[in-house]
Amino acid sequence: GWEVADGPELESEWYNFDALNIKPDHPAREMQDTFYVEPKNAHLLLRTHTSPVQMRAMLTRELPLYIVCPGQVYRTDELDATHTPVFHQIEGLVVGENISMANLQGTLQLIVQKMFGQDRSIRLRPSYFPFTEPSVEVDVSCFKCGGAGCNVCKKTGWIEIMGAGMVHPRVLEMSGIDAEKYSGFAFGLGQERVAMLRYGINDIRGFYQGDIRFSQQFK
Ligand code: 2NM
Repeated sequence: GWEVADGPELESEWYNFDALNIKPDHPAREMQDTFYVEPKNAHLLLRTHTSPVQMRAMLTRELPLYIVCPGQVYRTDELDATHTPVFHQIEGLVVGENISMANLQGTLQLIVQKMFGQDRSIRLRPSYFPFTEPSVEVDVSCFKCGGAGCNVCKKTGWIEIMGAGMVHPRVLEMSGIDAEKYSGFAFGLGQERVAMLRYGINDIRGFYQGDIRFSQQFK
């Protein structure tokens, strides 16, 4: 019952930051972190995450909402083995009546099993995002050692793969949804990061260099 939603990569500052409860002084908004597009007074930028797509969906679609938003995003990161200024996310969003943290946990468990195998389990750790409350980091039990501890999981048995949480009531209200009646959960992951973990790729630049041998090794 999930739908795929997409939206513009050239986005307004309001959808990318304000509507998501990211305050004017938040460091992610700085020129050093975000590509702004001139003229300055147009308040346009290259989206730094796919969350503005979800904001647009909350503003325009009927509830209940079950969507995933895959897409390209932009940050002014220096190129290295794990960072590129252009990369991809997938975010998910559910909004409806009686949507709980238990629904989030069950959904995450299923996603992780589909991505990393039936035997995988998840662990949620408390975290912080401006757009969710409570917020969590999601770990998957190590697919190499099964949790015993190895080089992939740095001897912890767990690998961090995504962030998630219950949509902040302020974010619901800003999209015109009654936060007394409705609740929701959201999650987000980096596509390259997950692919790198799953296939043992050690340099993100391989995705963008266009060497056909990079793709052919997965035939
Ligand atoms: C994440 C982690 C936690 C998220 C929240 C929303 C929205 F629009 F509903 F508020 N979209 N995505 C979200 C929440 C994304 O990525 C690490």
